[in-house]
Amino acid sequence: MSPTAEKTNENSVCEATIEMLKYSAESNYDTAFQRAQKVKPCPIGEVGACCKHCAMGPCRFNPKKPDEIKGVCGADINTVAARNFCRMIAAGTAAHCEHSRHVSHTFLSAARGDVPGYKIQDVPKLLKVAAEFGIVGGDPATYGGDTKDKPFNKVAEELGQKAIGEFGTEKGLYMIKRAPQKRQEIWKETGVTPRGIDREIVEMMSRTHMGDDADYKNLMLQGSRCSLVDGWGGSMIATELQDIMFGTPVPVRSKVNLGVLKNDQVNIIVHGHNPLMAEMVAVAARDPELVNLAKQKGAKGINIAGMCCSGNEILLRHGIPLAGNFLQQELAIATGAVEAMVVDVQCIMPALGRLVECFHTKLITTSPTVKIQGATHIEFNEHDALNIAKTIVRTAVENYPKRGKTNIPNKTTDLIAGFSHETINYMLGGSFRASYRPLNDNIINGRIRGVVGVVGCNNPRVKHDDVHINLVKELIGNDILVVQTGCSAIACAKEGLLIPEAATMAGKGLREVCEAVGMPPVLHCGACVDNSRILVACTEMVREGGLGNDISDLPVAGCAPEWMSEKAIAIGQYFVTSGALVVFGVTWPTTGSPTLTKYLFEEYEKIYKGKWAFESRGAGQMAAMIIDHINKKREALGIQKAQERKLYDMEARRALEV
Ligand code: NFS
Repeated sequence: MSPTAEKTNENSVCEATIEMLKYSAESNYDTAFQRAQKVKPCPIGEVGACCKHCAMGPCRFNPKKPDEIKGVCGADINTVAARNFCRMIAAGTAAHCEHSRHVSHTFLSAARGDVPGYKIQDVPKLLKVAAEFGIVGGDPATYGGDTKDKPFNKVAEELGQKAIGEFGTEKGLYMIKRAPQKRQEIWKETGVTPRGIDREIVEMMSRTHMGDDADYKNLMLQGSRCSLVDGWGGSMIATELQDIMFGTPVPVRSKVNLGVLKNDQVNIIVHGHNPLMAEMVAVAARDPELVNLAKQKGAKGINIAGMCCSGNEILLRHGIPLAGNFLQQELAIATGAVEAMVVDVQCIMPALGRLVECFHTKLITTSPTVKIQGATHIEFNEHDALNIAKTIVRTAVENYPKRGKTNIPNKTTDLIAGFSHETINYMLGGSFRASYRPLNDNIINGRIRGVVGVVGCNNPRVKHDDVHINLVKELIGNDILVVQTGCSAIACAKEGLLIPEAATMAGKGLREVCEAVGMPPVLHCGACVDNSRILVACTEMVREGGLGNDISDLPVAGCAPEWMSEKAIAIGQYFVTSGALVVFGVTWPTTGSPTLTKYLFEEYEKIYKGKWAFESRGAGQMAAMIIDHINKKREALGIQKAQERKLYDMEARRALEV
């Protein structure tokens, strides 16, 4: 049954989304919200109890009788659920690492001066990362290094080569050495220290083949090792090299929601994940010739807006406004005001190819690895990036006269983004004493009780944005500093939580800190690959001292309340393996095997001092679970003063609206 126009406000808490869902239902446009009503999740696949790895099956297990049934090969439910979970980790890791490989190759070409338009911008960061890769001397913990004999483009060239080497190596990853010493020892003892990026992903796929590894614990060991090449490998390399090429983010003000689309301008949405293309489209849109062409066609100018993580990337570095998060991609097209939606990789709904048939909008695919029926393909190539980006922008501009009726919701919210770990360091410590000391001190004195990363996707199986927003409100209300990435950050930005004024919603202690520093209580750190920034921030907190000697000692946690993608599972697994509590909402993909689930939710704590948890009842219960964990960590550190959890009902939340 598809939702009627009246029922759409049960699907989202975002007013622009509700308005567009009503409009789409009336106009008969198909969206993920409607398809989610029609296509119910398979109850066996949902819990990880279906094995389709060979042609003797697929073998389906009865989750109610997990011990009674075996697959044709004899695999039990624990093996099957672990294999399925591990393949999710492998796919998510592969997605981030392919992004990273692409960035690494472009970085090397930029260092050699082979890709006009891309260059080395952040030299201090280049030198710092190069020192960690053993290229220049100096203390990797401090900026600088000995570059007397090497011009910085030579340093960059060597760094590019070494970064590319991380994929094929079998000798271990440079960035792993960033982790706290104690954490590295735990990885060594458990045998999960990764050898190389490609190696771990390939081995994960190989071990989950029919007739290979059948021991769920042994499979999960490789699941952990594979996830580490995402967080401390591919994702971290992508973040660092992107920062060096495009600039390390600093706080920038911008706007979010579908109202950033302009009725009188050519609207181009960049959607996907890799900033290599999005950056160039943003540059091309400022080309005077193309701006003039837009005016000749009757538009006042060219308006670029971001969507999902490509949007986060160009928001952070250029303040380009965001049109919305994952579940708003179809709704943006349904406004009728988008001349082109330009996409690269990941989280792009194939449905867009059919939806654009109802509009003048051109869906433009740009990656040779992502083609969609119904799209126009303009292949992007870094060696001719600006010219291709100009072709893309020209295609959009020439499409403007074909625009028909538009319906842009008049909704935008202000936000501040750009909190790289360098910015957090600088912001809290000041320019002459940049350090994490003030953050640690505020955690120790209890003004800030802990730090929680609220990240991840939207999922139409739950009310859009609802859990993200209410969880974050409850956390900041209880003096917990929230750091965000991905679509979760966009959800909270739309709610007005990413501006300093949102400190009025924070508890007294956090509010004091935010007001003293002038920062929001919710910090937008970037795209999903930038979850690596959160790993670095946690490591810096450990290094600063006073909060134990490992990530697992810190009063921190991670959460993806509305997750849907395999990348989210990979991210969760590397945070757990790094010592954090990670809570997921919506659904949990191993419940078909109570044994494996118990292993991940309970026994993991003994192995990694971090664990998975699942809570689907809502933001209140999720917040309670996280606050309880933070209190326990504070107690173990001897810094806990008795403090009641402040409960936020709807009335209390309304009273706090900014
Ligand atoms: Ni992360 Fe970004 Fe959004 Fe989820 Fe998709 S855009 S990489 S996977 S849906 S947060």
